[in-house]
Amino acid sequence: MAEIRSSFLVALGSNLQNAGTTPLETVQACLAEFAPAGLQVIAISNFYRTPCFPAGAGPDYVNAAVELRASLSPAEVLSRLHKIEAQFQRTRTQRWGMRTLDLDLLAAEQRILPDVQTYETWRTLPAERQRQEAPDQLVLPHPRIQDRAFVLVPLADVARDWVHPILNRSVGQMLADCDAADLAEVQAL
Ligand code: PH2
Ligand code: MG
Ligand code: MG
Repeated sequence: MAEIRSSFLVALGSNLQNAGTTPLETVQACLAEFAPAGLQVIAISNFYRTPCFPAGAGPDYVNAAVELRASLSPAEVLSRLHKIEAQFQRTRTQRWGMRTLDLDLLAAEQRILPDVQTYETWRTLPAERQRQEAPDQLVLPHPRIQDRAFVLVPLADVARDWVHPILNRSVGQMLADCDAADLAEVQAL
């Protein structure tokens, strides 16, 4: 069945310096791969340098966010994002098996997947378990959007008025609730 054309919000991240390709160049280059994958880019945020979370776990990230439109299911969009990630991992980091590009599907309009109860289980997962456990199915909205300045700051550039369907807070409101010290560490490039 054909999907209705809808809007998708995606977070972009890279923290690997490799073979002359900087994280900023990787994030910029990946933008050219969306349209060939059938994902129309509607808006691109600024690019930001952000300290790695958890602190000390690796080099700084470059983070950004985009709004996409596509006549695809969320699962199909995720699968296409994974293919773009693989293109960049294969060409730039095969030697070390490291991740150069992370594309996280944050939201598909107001959809809640797979269901409210599962979403809430992941949103309220205790911090120590978040380090060890990841859902094996697509959970939307992304359970950590509201917690992370490195997601909310770029997201506000492209979707300040998107309203979280469970928290009933806009991106702008979630940003205002963010820890000031975390926000101060997100630096526009
Ligand atoms: N992504 C992670 C882990 N930590 N830290 C920052 N600053 N930015 C990220 O995008 C990020 C992170 C896993 O996806
Ligand atoms: Mg991520
Ligand atoms: Mg990811």
